[in-house]
Amino acid sequence: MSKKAVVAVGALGGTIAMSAVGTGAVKPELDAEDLVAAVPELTNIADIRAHSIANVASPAIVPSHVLDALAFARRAVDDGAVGVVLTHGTDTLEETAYFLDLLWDREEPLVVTGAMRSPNLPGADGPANLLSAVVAASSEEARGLGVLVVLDDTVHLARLVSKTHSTGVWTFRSPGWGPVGRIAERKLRLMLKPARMFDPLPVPSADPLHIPIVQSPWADDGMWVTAIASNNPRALVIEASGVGHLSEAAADACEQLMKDGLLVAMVTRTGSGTTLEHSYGYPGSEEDLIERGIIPGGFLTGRKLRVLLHVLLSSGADVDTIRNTVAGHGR
Ligand code: DAS
Repeated sequence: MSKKAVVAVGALGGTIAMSAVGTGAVKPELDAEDLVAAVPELTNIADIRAHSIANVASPAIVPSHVLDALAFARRAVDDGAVGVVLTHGTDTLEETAYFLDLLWDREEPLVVTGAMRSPNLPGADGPANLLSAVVAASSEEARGLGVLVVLDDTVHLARLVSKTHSTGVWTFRSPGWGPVGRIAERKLRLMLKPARMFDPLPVPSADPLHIPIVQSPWADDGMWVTAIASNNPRALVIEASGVGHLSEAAADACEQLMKDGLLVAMVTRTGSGTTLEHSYGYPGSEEDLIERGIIPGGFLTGRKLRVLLHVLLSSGADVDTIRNTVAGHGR
């Protein structure tokens, strides 16, 4: 009898692990063993090693959970796993997956999955998502692609994926790009590969950093900029309109913050596409903002840029390194 490859499954919590208690509302209850036991077919794919890292909902996830997950995944690979699956709440799954993607230093696939419907609901998607994630994690073709997000039989790069709908099981999409593969008949059908991979960044400390994300509103008076400064942020991420535009009042207020030493970066608030650099030249345009010192995030979303700044700042990167790294990752 041929020995099956080992895939490690680390559970962090989320709807995939929730059960109804009291009123019928769900909360995290099931551990990694429970999740794996609910999908007997997994044993046809791989020899599964299940481990509970945490059991929390998305809003409770902090950097130490991500570093614990990284340590678990590295250990699993060192012990011979061909790939690793992490289960996670879907609400902040994209940030955790991207955080890990910035640090993952192995060829073995690291796949993050979750569920939109809890196990007690008809049509619960957790078991199918776990199965597909294990298929991807055990696939030779997924090696070297960094961190992948697999739900709804669809395979996304962690660096491109976003949760785009509050309830749909198809919520994970890569706006402006699309998925790189699909799972069908228990196989990974990989269609696309990233043109560029990045060197892993230094592992940061587990300390949380205060980095607000603010979306610039219509008729922006810029008052929020000064309000934010009073809480001593380590950096500020602005979701600016269009290709990176602010009102002149907001631009002036940001310039003052940068003179006071705050790092300010921006992305487009449209949800996909890139910031530009030299297309518009009025006060508050992307050219003006960059000239004043704001770092453009390119194709990164605000959530992704915040994670990248977190990793860079908490490992002590200087402003030039941050500017260059954001330029590379956002291009
Ligand atoms: N929205 C839930 C989920 O899909 C809750 C969470 O993210 O923890 O997992």
